[in-house]
Amino acid sequence: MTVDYDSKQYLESVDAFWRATTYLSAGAMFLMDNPLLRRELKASDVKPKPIGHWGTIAPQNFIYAHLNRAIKKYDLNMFYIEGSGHGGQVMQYNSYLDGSYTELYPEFTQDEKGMAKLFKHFSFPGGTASHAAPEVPGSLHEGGELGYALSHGVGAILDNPDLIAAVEIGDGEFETGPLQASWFSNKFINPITDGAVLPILQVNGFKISNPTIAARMSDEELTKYFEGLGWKPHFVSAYKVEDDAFSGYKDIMDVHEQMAKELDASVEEIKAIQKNARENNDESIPAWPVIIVRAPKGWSGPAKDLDGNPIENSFRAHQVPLPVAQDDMTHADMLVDWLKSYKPEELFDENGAPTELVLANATHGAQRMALNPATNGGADQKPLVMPNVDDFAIKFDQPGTVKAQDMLEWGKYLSKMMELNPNNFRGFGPDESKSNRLYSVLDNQKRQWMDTIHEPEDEDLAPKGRLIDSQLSEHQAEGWLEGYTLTGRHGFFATYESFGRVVDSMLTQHMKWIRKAKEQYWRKSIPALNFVDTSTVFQQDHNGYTHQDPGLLTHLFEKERPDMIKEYIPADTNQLLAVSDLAFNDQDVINLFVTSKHPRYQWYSMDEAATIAKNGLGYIEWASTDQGEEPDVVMAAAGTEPNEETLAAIDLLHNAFPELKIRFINVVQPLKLLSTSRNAEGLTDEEFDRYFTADKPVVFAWHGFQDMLQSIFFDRHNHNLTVHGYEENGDITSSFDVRVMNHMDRFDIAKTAISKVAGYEEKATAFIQEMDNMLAKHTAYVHAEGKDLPEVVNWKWTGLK
Ligand SMILES: Cc1ncc(C[n+]2csc(CCOP(=O)(O)OP(=O)(O)O)c2C)c(N)n1
Repeated sequence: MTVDYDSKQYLESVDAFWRATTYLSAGAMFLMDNPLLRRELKASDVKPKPIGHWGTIAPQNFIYAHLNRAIKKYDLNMFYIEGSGHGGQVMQYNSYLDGSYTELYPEFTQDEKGMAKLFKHFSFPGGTASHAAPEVPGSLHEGGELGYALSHGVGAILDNPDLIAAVEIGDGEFETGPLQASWFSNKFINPITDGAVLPILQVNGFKISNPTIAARMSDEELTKYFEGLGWKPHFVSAYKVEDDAFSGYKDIMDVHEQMAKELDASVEEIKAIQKNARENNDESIPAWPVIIVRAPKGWSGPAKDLDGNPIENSFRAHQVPLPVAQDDMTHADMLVDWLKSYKPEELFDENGAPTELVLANATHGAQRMALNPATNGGADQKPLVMPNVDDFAIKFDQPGTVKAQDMLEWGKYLSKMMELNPNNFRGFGPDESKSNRLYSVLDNQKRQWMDTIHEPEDEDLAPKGRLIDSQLSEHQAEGWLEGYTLTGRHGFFATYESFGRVVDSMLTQHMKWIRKAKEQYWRKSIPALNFVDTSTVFQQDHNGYTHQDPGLLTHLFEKERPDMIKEYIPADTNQLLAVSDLAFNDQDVINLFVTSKHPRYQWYSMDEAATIAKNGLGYIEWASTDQGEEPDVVMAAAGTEPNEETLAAIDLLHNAFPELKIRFINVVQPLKLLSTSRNAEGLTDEEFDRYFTADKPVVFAWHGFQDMLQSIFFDRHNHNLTVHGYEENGDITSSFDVRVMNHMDRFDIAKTAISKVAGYEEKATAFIQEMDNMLAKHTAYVHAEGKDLPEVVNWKWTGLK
């Protein structure tokens, strides 16, 4: 039977669907029993502490109900992103109505009993979240931290040409920096090879306690705004305006009609854009549609509070709009009147199941947004085809005889990765890929950029490409990568180390997502999120102090979740390749790589690097003099410059004190140093003591802030630790001078080491003086000459006697 989706009769079922989800959404905030109010409401039916958000609900349910209609009418492959994810009821109860919630959670049956359980479960201790959390079918965006709904949507549709992400954006979220930045997504979506996003701006007028800026802009202003950004706006409004003034709300059926019309037009525009682009190979930037829905915050809810202040169409509707709770039933009649206004008797049958009228607008099978495979690890998730790292290894006879730039070499490996995985691997960055030396990624292809290209002023841009780095927004690039991996594909984000901090809370949120998603039996794993910090703290040629911050290491370490957070600090190219080989096909983790881009000596053979990478650390025989014996001092290093400085310090110590028993430990995965009680894959006390001893001095040259290592050593036997790390000192100066400013240089490290060894208190006096002299000489020289001392620049590892 053909359905006339444009008929008044069909729109009545859209309206019923909207009323049903809104009834459930409102009821679930307050009730834990008697969900259909089929008997008198008692205090025991009401939750002790009603929790949740109301203001966003009805406008979002309205949008969702209309998306269902469009999916059915046009047979769309569409999913939903709740930018205002705090309205978690929206996705929960839309999926309950279309049956998908019950399929995944069979105890929540589509009857009165199941509904009572569903209500109690919402925002209740031991129950489910109030947000569009991982336990919510169809969600890939929690929406707790506002700002990157659209970036997530765009990441999801890249390389998914048939997929449409319908992205609801609150008018509060619309004001955030990341969301504003994400409108530029249209400059990067290729209509031939990528899918489409349909942003739906929900202008309900208010945030938590303020009006929104968009709501005070006229349609004309918003039209100019969106047209200026290259989008085509479509307006829908629930407000009646007479003589330029608000004069109440339109008849709801008129609003449905308008929404259906504008949504149809938007879908048809998307289809026409894609058809034209695909048939005519037209890669110009189209004007993608955006829908602006003006409907009041708290729409269809309580109109006024007990003092007569407006709730509907006011900020007061943001959370729970009525003062009703188990121990406060005075105004329970207001709740009952409100819920009954949705006419639940038309929406649910005598058993409590949705009626035919409602179900007429439900989507079925794979068309249900809640079960769209894109939102659950992707329709076709494949592991990466990995390049052979040996093909990219740096070869040398002796450690420290060859120099290479780790990021530059890594670019060759990534280029191969892109060749081997042409449709499911992408790189992202904020305008830094070239600065970060990933030149080789661009040898075989370009950076995806849909706008005009002016060569020779521009370089390496084209409408198709595996790298997208041409927008200077960390939020946008990180959000795209998250959307890409959440939908089952792979990639990396490479950024200056200090500005990785710009999006550190996004990493926190992503980790929370992974954690909760892993608890859902039905959720598939998602590919690792690879976050690359380069242009690091110990060399800032052109910028200086503002560009120095290794704190992301600590930020992620503090989570104490080494099952989901992996930190890799390779010392050279072969170690970078080795950790990539380990990390890139990992799942349900965030991999943080901290890596150098400057020419540096190469130390570890590919075999050695692979073993150290896997174990997380290694005893380096060729740089140790304690073979078979107890060391006098343990020298440890994590990171490129710490390795170089420690090896130079060992060289100084060995020349001055050939009898000194030095042990050198190289650490690549610092979180492996955690005890087994903190990291199941960490070191036992016995293993830890085997590397670091129980009491010998440990001098640790460390890429980050000291407190992280101190915390790692806290529950070990050996507290005889001195960390030489970053001390928040920096400047525009030489790389070695930055190390000196932070006491992470060879002279300071050697000084500490010898002064900690028992029996050298007096013997070391001359050596310590010599180190101090070298430090003074360095400072005078670098300030006079603008370059480092020849004995530093020309230092070479010549091996130990
Ligand atoms: C980055 C961020 N800042 C602040 C908040 C706190 N917050 C939660 S909801 C909200 C207002 C949101 O308004 P809007 O986006 O219009 O959502 P809606 O009106 O649909 O609820 C704020 C400020 C947040 N969740 N995330």
